[in-house]
Amino acid sequence: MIVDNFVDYVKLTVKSGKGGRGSTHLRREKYVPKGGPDGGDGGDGGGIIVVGDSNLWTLQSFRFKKHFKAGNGGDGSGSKKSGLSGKNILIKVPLGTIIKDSITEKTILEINEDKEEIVLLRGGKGGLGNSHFKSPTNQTPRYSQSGLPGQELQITLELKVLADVGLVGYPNVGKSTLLSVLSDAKPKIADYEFTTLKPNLGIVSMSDYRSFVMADIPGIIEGASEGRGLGHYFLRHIERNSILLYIIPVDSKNVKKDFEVLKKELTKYNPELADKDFIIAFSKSDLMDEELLEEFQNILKNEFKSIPFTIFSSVSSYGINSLKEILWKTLNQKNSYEY
Ligand SMILES: Nc1nc2c(ncn2[C@@H]2O[C@H](COP(=O)(O)OP(=O)(O)OP(=O)(O)O)[C@@H](O)[C@H]2O)c(=O)[nH]1
Ligand SMILES: [Mg+2]
Repeated sequence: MIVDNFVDYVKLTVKSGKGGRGSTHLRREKYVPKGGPDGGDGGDGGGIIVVGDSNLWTLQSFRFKKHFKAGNGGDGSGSKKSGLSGKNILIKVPLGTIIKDSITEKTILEINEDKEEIVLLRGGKGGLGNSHFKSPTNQTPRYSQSGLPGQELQITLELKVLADVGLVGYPNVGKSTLLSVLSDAKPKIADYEFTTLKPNLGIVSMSDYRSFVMADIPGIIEGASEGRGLGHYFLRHIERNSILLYIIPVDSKNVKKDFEVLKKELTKYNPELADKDFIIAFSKSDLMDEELLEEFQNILKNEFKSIPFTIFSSVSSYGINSLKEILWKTLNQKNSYEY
């Protein structure tokens, strides 16, 4: 499956319905001379409810629809008849959506489960009809409450990509190329930095119906956690990936330093990122001949003693299958810890 036009950020205006007015009504029937008050209550306004939907992968549905308004409550009427409740509005969002108040930028809620429902705004309460206000001193009250107003809120929806494997690396190291080779996704690939401006998701299919989701994000550079480059904005996309795949090209001047800088940026952004299981994959192995590659491997064995690494080329396909198998194994080891 390909997730095109990845929309990960959208601003909406939501408004709950106002409560219906309570009725001021006096009972009038043929043989009942002093019927008394029988005004019914106003109905409650409709609320705005957010629902998790595991079939959604993006916030695309909000591209053209940005205003949501729930129904108003109906007014009460005679014979103690209550007004109808206003219609609730259900806003369906993909799992991993965070909703913030656009003005204060505070997080209001987060949806992570399928069918999870959270009330974002309650509708205004309906007003009480005059039948509630009858007292020994006032048998025919001629007042009732008006309904309470609905509330309006400007919200920002943010989607964190929920992928199994998150690609982490400097710009131009071949992250998007790898995703295009492993999945049906068609991310933009070019020989310059920051080709990728938005995250791409792809499903990596393996034999025996095995599959996992991989996320390609814009390149990370030193200082990303402080806002340099694009990394800062996108680091949040890998916060929830189960494992990380660091990509370092074989022609890097200093593989150890590259790895340490990447790891440092992630840790500074969110220390939990550094605790995730990870693998280092050295890309573009086709740039080296066999002899050089062997030498390089020996250096790596020294430099990354206890760290799992592998070498691959998206161009020659060298190491691609074993990379998939290693990722699969690491993902499943991880799951067996959790469950
Ligand atoms: N020789 C060789 N070149 C590769 C390989 N994989 C990618 N490239 C080239 O490296 C350049 C960058 O590739 P991308 O996949 O766009 O790199 P990226 O890491 O996604 O870059 P950003 O999106 O800018 O972070 C392109 O010119 C690719 O053709 C490979 O396995 N071997
Ligand atoms: Mg890219």
